[in-house]
Amino acid sequence: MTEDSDTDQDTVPDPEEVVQRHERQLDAALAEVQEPTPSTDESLDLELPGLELHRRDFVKAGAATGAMAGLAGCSGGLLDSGGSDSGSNGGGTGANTDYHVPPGEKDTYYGFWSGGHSGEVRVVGVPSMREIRRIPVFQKEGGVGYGHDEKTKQVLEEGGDIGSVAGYEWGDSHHPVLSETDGDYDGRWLFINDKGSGRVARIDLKYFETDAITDVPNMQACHGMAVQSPDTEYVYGIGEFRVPIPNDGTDYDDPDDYWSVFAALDPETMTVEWQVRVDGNLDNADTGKDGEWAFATGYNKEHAVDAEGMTHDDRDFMKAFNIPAIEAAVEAGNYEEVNGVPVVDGRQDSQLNQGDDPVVKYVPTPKSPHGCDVEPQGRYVTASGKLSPTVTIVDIDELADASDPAEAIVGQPKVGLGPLHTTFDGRGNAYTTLFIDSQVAKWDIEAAVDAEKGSTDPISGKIDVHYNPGHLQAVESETTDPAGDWLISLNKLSKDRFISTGPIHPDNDQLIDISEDASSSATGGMELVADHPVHPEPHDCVVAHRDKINPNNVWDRADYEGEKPFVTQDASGVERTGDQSVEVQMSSSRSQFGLQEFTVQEGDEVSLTVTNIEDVRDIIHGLAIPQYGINLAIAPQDTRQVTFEASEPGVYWVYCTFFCSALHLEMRSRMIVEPSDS
Ligand code: RUQ
Ligand code: CUA
Repeated sequence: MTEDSDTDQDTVPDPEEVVQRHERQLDAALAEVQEPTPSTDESLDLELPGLELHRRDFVKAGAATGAMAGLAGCSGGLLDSGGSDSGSNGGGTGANTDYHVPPGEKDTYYGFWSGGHSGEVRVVGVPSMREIRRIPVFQKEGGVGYGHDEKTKQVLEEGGDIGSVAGYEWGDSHHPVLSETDGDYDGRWLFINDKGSGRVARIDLKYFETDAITDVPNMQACHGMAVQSPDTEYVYGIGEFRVPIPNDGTDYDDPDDYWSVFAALDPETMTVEWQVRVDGNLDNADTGKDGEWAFATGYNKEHAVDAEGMTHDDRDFMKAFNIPAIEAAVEAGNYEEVNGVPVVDGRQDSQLNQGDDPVVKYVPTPKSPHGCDVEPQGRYVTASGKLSPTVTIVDIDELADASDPAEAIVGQPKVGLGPLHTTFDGRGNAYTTLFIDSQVAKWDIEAAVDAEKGSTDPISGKIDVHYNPGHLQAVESETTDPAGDWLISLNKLSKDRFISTGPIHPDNDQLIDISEDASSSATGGMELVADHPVHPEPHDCVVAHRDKINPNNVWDRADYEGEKPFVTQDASGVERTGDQSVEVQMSSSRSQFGLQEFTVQEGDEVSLTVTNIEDVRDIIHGLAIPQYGINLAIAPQDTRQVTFEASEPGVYWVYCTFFCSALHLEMRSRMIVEPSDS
């Protein structure tokens, strides 16, 4: 709340008057907006039946967003387009308090948030929105020792560095997707992309730990992510940036010949099974519910290398990947093997696209569509307009039969400015984020199919969000049977919503109650209930009922039997295995390591194995030898290993990093590195 706040609870101003004042301020702000030069205007027009939108509108709308945002700080709930019956809920103080999870009680849902360029995944309880854990994926992390022990180091290393000059040290995770069985989340895995490279990672939900990363060849940025419904037959990594193949500096300046590929990985082995090369690039993706189709939006059908060129034409495409046809092409050897991967040619003029059963169908959409979302019944796939104020609805069965894919476009509601992503409540409603309008629009899917293209009639309500939403996600939206009670709007800017922490502001994730449909209200029943600041930069989330996620509370030794020992207190000891190598094995438990001290020789390669012999949940031990860069986290019944060279003689205190007991500070061991000449 800014200082000149007029939303003091005791002196609620006359809403009419405030709205009028804002409109005057908004007009003043818009009066200063520069018109773009007319020469570029024409090519950027969108020609859609029933609607026209010019670049100028976006400039205006952008200014409006800024102006509105600036004003919102002193208006509180008044910009909330009637968010709640109580009149003012802008501060997240609406009538709905069901989101409050009292101390000692648990959330209904597990939310998995991507962490953007923090390269992690976050586990958030819904509806409390409490951040419960962070799972590092693409970068080392000290808190849970990720990338510090041999096993997780190997995960990061095997993640490779195709095309990396420096070796990847971070990632940019955007789209978390849960594995499915029978069209429902099965709690087995979570997959996540790295837009910072062509990597795809898998998190094992038995332990909430990243257990595999694959660096996908022929891809520089993996943006979209999807699993094939209904049974996770494939994990798809969707290539955004177009690059020359081979990317070795020869032939670098023929962008028409740059590559963008759609990659299918086996979820068990995480190996790339095949790729499809397409025209234009790819963006976001989703799949049909019957295992036959995958879809990806894309922009830059122009094959340009600058923004002006990428947004030149009025049309782009959503690509529909015909999975059985692609598999048949691979089976028949109709592919080129490139960097060890079968690549099927899915470009428009490919031989494989000429017959009755093309591998890729190109569905024309207004330019630069962004979000790609299949509704729960699996009947329609939507492409959210981004640069068009519409969402394009494609009938999947009709698409399968149509010789002209454009015929399968069965609806195109006009939802508002800057539609980015769409999610579903399972009651026939869709919700689309409007980046430029800073709103979420709720609309009726069947009504949109029945209505004229460009109609606003299917819109059942809009709610203001703060500000500039990217993704949104309704709980269980990707399943065939969403629960439909909560929606999260992941807003890129928080501006004035929180106390300032300097020039880098958090994003703002807002929780919206969508359990009621209320056609009489301006929001269609949506009610904003809470704001949550988040560290940069979650893009997306996926939310599953807690009954579907069942992690272990302690390790099951059988899961690493044969790979690593289980070291008991009695088995703790030091064994010389060569002139310059020793193995140190020890247990850990409250409040001691299995060895009070151990001695190695200068220059030894030390293999250290530590087991946490506790079988009580929540008792974790750490083992740190900071001077040697060692930092292990060992959960109950787990064993972790690390190897290092004892290069400098001296006494080094080995200490426990997790506050495990009253004698935690005393939980130490003494490592003595004897000089080699003694
Ligand atoms: S994208 S904000 Cu990386 Cu999911 Cu649309
Ligand atoms: Cu073990 Cu602290």
